[in-house]
Amino acid sequence: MIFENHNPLEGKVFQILDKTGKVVNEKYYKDIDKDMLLKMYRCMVLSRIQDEWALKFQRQGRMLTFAPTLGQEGLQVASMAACREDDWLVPAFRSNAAWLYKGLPMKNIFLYWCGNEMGSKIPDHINMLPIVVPIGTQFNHATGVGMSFRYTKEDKVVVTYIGDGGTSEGEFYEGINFAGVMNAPVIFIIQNNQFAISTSVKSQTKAKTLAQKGIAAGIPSIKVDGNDIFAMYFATKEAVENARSGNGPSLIEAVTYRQGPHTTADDPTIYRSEEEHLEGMSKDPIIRTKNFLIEKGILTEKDEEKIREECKKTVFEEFEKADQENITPLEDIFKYTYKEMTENLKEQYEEAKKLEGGKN
Ligand SMILES: Cc1ncc(C[n+]2csc(CCOP(=O)(O)OP(=O)(O)O)c2C)c(N)n1
Repeated sequence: MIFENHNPLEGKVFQILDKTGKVVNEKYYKDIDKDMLLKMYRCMVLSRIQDEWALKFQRQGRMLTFAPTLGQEGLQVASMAACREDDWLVPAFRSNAAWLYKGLPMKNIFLYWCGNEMGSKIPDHINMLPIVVPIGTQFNHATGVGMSFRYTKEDKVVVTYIGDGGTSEGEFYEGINFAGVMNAPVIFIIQNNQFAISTSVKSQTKAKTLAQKGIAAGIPSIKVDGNDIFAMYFATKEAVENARSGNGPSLIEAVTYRQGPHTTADDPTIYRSEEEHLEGMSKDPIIRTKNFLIEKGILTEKDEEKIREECKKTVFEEFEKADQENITPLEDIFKYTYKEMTENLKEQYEEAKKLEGGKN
């Protein structure tokens, strides 16, 4: 019903909590389990603190790069919370809060951004594909995983994310089109954070909404306030239930704001105005959720302080672990391309050994 009542072609945007944390849509408002709310909140804070420190670690030369999720935590935790643990996540590279909610050890995330391949090794009990950097490929991967569940008759669903820029890629259209035709149980989520590096969403497309691209593929599509964990939770839940009962894919455009740089190499002050930035910051999902939780007596300022301290401790511990495990034997870089190293690779390996001063 949520999808049916919020046709993006009629300019509708689904929202339950406004930017101050007040309930503005009683019709769809239902109590979510308090523990789940607190789990979502804690995970948002954890991801936020990890983001803030990752930038500092990178500046200290201890990480290669990082793509902050700053500002986009709400849509990620709420969509993960709407799924079952055995459902699958096919992430985009900017999915930190979703990885954490899904249970990926933070150490792995740090290893990944340190350029260590072990960061891409997903623990067996977590149903998630590794992080991808080529924009859009994850949409076809997600459709493929979804199709496999139709063959095996498993009732699992797949959630995948893409950025607003990614919706201009061929892979985006191929993925949603094929999922529609094959009735694959996939929830496609567009993280519309307004920017693809420095390219604003307005200069990305002539379409009025990104959600309408899903309508063109014939799949239920909706535009949601992506910084509102309630709206994201209930919209995703409806999409998940629809997919699980055999009705195929859905698409959610989650409107959010990338508060930080694109990656550690970017300076957003060059391409966005102070005014635009302040407007985006005023919709912060963490502040909004905090206001709601405090208002309802689910959280106190003291609990919040404790959560922050615990999260900071976790970030430091996990980074320390990653730092200690971040050792890549030189041989590993050459060893796994072919079953046996080719002559060419052997030569390159010998050359690299000399450059490394025989350290490895
Ligand atoms: C196929 C491909 N083309 C170009 C790039 C370089 N690139 C990395 S991120 C990015 C912008 C992505 O923007 P968007 O899809 O909006 O995601 P966001 O960064 O906003 O999360 C580009 C062009 C890439 N990784 N893959």
